[in-house]
Amino acid sequence: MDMGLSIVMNNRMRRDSKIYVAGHRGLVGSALLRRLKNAGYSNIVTRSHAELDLVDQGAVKRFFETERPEFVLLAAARVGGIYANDTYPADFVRDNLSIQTNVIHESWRNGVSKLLFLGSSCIYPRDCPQPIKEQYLLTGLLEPTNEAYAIAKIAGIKMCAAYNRQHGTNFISVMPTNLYGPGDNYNLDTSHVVPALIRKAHEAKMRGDKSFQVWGTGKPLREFLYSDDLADACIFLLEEKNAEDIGEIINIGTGQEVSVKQLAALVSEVVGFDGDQSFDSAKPDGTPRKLLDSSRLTALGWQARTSLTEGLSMAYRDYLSSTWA
Ligand code: GFB
Repeated sequence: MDMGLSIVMNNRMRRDSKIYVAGHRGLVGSALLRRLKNAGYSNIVTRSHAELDLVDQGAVKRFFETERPEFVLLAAARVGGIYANDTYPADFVRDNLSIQTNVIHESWRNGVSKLLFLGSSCIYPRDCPQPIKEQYLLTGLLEPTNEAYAIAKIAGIKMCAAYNRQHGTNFISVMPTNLYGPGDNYNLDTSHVVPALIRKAHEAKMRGDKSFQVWGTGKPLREFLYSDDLADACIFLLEEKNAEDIGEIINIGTGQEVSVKQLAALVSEVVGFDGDQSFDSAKPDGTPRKLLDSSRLTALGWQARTSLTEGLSMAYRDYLSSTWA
């Protein structure tokens, strides 16, 4: 068989390909797992944090040498909302650099056919033009509240690109916008805004409060993507595209943005809380706006399906059935 053809064929996922989902208990990893199982992939490898600490270089090396996955979905990361990012920058930069360095390096050493690395829209400069195109990466200063996390993610993107260039690997990096969905983190100190507002609105409703508190001025604009839509985009790219089709990074968003104030009103409606919101301007706003330009992904043939109202209703149902409620 012609070598070029065999490389192309090796890069295609079969239903029995061995696929390692790193971070399968998180918001993104669990959505990826659901999507893979629904599509009939039958040879999926996972490890809980207790079984495999991805920060531990030796443990990751042993895991890859034993399991030899063919495809790797790198959704493991230390993540959190604005407060966690701002309060624990050392943890965010150290853990993420370690996890991604270990997994990317061992993926190359063990001949992984394709790896998907999850970035974030906070990698872009704080004040870049909107909507944000992929080429704006590294054209300006970052948002200070999440600089440590963003620096780690930028290093991961550049590491995938460097391994592709030097070693001929097929590592792709995707940049999702702000995410929410089933299995989210509802801890108010570490969560993102959607799960926080769902919990606050629900608890205010249950207590019969007049209002609940929203951090910041309510003015920042955000774009929210349902985690199952993100997983669908990731599997589409893994199945259909290679690093050479995608370039260094590709944005994944909906193209729709709302203010935090509008979001709080929408969450209240979904939860059935008919009181008000108060705004705590002592808390940070973070980036004023981060709307991704996802036209490159749209041109490749993918679009988000879940509206914000539908997604919030599904997320609220998930919250009600969780141990957090
Ligand atoms: O979701 P969030 O924490 O992430 O906050 P970022 C978004 C906006 O919602 C900010 C406001 O303007 C917050 O001030 N907000 C209002 C709240 N009420 C709340 C609340 O109760 N909890 C939270 N968490 N926010 C993170 C980055 O930034 O986004 C990460 O720090 C990552 O690095 C992630 O990129 C996607 O969009 O501000």
